[in-house]
Amino acid sequence: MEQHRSHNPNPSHQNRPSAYKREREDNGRNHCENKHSRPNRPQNQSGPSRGQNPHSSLSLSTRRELYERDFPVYKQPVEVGCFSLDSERRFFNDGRQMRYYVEPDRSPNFDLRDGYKDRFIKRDDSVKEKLDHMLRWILANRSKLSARGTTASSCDLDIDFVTWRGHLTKLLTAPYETREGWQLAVTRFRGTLYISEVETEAARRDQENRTERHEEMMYWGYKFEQYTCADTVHGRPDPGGVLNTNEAFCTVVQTRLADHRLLFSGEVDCRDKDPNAPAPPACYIELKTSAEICTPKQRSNFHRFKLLKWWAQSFLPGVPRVMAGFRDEEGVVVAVETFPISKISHLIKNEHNCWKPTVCMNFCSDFLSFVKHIATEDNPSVVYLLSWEPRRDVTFSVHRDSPYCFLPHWFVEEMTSSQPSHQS
Ligand code: 0WD
Ligand code: CA
Repeated sequence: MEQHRSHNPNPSHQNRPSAYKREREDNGRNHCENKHSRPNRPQNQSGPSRGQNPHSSLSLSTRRELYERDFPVYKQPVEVGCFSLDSERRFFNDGRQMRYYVEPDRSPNFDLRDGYKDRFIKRDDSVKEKLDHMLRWILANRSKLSARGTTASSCDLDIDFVTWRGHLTKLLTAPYETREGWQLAVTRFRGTLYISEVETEAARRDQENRTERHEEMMYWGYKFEQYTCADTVHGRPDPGGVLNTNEAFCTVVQTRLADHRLLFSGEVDCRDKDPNAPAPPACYIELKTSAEICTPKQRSNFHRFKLLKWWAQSFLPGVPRVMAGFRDEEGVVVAVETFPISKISHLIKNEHNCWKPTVCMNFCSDFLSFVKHIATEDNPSVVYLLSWEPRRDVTFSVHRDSPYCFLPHWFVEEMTSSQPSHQS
């Protein structure tokens, strides 16, 4: 997939504006705990500040102008494994939950409200799983990841960052996000940086105050999957069955963004059932529902906001297409349309002042550099909490043995006590 390769003739690290502002660290080793770096610094301020906290001057801007440079290197993502979560949310180190896409009619009239009241088992989203499923996958597949041969590595897994794809999507879209902030907890452990989201207060409130209509609309996306996916390669969709959102199939991909080696996992809706389809992730299909587009204003909003999220989410793991079901106000799918990810940036070209893929990727790359720079202590019980609100800079605080700790003991112990089988 050509779009994943950088065609930048100049190394992206040269001549770039310094998006993060590092000032003098006279007491560089003294990580003050729970001291927040100061938000809202004027963008053009420079030179050392006189704050008490040596890190009080460290922050990262999300301003778009700072990231409008050449597209960074983004290596074609390679699937290194997959896992499944069953109807009771149990982990399996295999693809048993994979589903197969079945092309609907052009105007399918799927009723997305069907089954909401009587055939819906909803995952308990008060259970915060953090990175646990990915960590289980890592333990089961450690020999695939560990530093090859005898070359000494400061990093056991040969990977700089482990996270969910969804967390990276939030980073890619941050320069354009005006509504929702985020908090990401980061822990450095055996040379690898683990990134796990922390629910913000605002997100928790929004979740508690969801209307019944909103709750039901969240079901519509899953229902569309049930109308278009079969459990077996020659099977048919079963829209009369029970819909259980505990079930998931996740791909695990490895790639590199600039000089950051990434391992992340993302939930995949289904694959092309053609036996001649390309290997994963190129055979995967992302399913989406969206309100039907009736006016130029709606079309413009769709391009500016929705296509940004769709592009970012699928570009990251190398999923080449999104199949969209456009639904009316009553939740009936009136049209379906395929959006090849490689064509999305052309589709939006006519929008004035629209989002740019290069800004998304450069911000993400600089964010990861920022994290490498600040999260220096290799310790599973230390969390660097990076916080961001729209129109602010990214700031951070440091927490030791706190409720933010997210690497479970079973992971830390297994990684510390044993070596992967192929190593001596
Ligand atoms: O517990 C948590 N805080 C999280 C758990 C946060 C983020 C992810 N997860 C886990 C779950 O195990 C889930 O199976 O990640 C998986 C999905 O991760 P992802 O692919 O990195 O997430 P994202 O790209 O945001 O979402 C992909 C799909 C969504 O599809 P749409 O088309 O709506 O974008 O995963 C589903 C949803 O169907 N999804 C989730 N499923 C379970 N738990 C979650 C979630 N928190 N968020 C999205
Ligand atoms: Ca989806």
